[in-house]
Amino acid sequence: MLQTFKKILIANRGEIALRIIRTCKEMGIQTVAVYSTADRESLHVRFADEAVCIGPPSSAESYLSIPKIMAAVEITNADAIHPGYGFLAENADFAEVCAEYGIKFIGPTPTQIRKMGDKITAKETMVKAGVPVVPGSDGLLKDLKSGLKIAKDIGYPVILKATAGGGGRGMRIVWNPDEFEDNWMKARQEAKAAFANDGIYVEKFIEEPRHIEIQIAGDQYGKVIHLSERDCSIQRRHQKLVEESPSPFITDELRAAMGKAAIQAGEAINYEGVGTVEFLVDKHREFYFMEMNTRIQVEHTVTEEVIDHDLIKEQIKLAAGDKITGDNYIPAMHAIECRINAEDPFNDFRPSPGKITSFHSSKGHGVRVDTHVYAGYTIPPYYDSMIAKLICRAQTREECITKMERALDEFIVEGVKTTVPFHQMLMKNERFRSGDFHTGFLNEWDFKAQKK
Ligand code: MV4
Repeated sequence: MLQTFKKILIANRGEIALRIIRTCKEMGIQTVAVYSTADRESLHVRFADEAVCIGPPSSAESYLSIPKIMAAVEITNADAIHPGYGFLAENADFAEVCAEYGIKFIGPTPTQIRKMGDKITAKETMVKAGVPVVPGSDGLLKDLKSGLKIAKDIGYPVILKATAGGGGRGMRIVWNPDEFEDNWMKARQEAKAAFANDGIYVEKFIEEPRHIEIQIAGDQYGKVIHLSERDCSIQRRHQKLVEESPSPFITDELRAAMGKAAIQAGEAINYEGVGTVEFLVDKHREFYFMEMNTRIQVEHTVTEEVIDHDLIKEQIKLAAGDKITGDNYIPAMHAIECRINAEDPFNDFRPSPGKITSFHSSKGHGVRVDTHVYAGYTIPPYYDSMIAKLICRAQTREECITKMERALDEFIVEGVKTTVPFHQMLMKNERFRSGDFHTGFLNEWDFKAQKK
């Protein structure tokens, strides 16, 4: 039997902290929760074997503080850290500090994180690995003149991106040459202010793309497999709201081609652990590497449901040196996830923190709810507003949507506003039901007009 870890410290909060604790329990691994003073009443604190308060509510002084987390590791004698998603999950310096202290960071190496964190380095690495990328500049733009020349050669519209950006931050679309200079200056200023790095590159702007990502897993001996795709095109201002697998847009042929490209991407950096390769897919089903996430993601649950494997368990086993013996995984079922956020969908998705006075989560066959909240819990205003993930699984997409409608109808949260009504309308929307949507869909659809 593989020797795993004795005690894992979870450097996170909310549903993902609880999600990791559950798997550790099943694996016989002790758990340490860390928490800010705003999270004293959180379930991750209650369900962990030990809990250490690491500071005040501000993330910078708690969940993002490397010294505080390393102090908690030291006093509890944990031998590994699971970073979850967000916070320190893609912080190469943190992974490096863990290595210096002899603590296993459950995730890729600092080098692997850095190679994907800088977007132009990532793109260059992908070109060398034979992964399709969006046509654009070879590396950073040197000056205005060469930028204009490249934009003219690839054809407008083009998009300017910050090499230190990602997840939609630091991008500007340019529709014609007259707008290029102004956008270039602004992109540089913004990137300098946001990331202390004003490196900009240019790409052809792909119109109405779908966001389809491939889950991969790599072991420490160079083997990389893919676990099929998730369609994450239903998003608003770069915040995903619904994810599903399989993608309604994909064909077996396209899955094979994208899966192969994602494996090539992982192999190119000797990727270890679970990760996600994001692609833009245009209306002709041409796909292009966008970025790689070197962490477990919120929507990993959708993949878990369709391939019937615990990805956190796989992640821990890979970190402990387990070998991958199986082959790629192809979905056997359909799964959809709706993110239930404490936000008012009728008021620009404004956060709605506060006390949950009544809470009933959906249940029944094929329904999964991952959440850290309960009746009487107060949602603090300091962190992200996701309070639950509602995941449904069925044999077909149609049955899955029907099940989701039923599950949404019995999801009751009182005391705060939630995204449940938004999801109820989406499940009835003809374009969603037919699978005819892309990343711009929520901008085009006036869902508020549907409100009774
Ligand atoms: C693009 C693009 C169109 N063309 N790149 C947004 C997130 C970041 N990872 C890159 N993004 C985009 N890059 C080119 N060349 C359109 C987007 C984009 C997008 C991508 C995925 C999901 C939602 C999106 C919403 C707006 C823009």
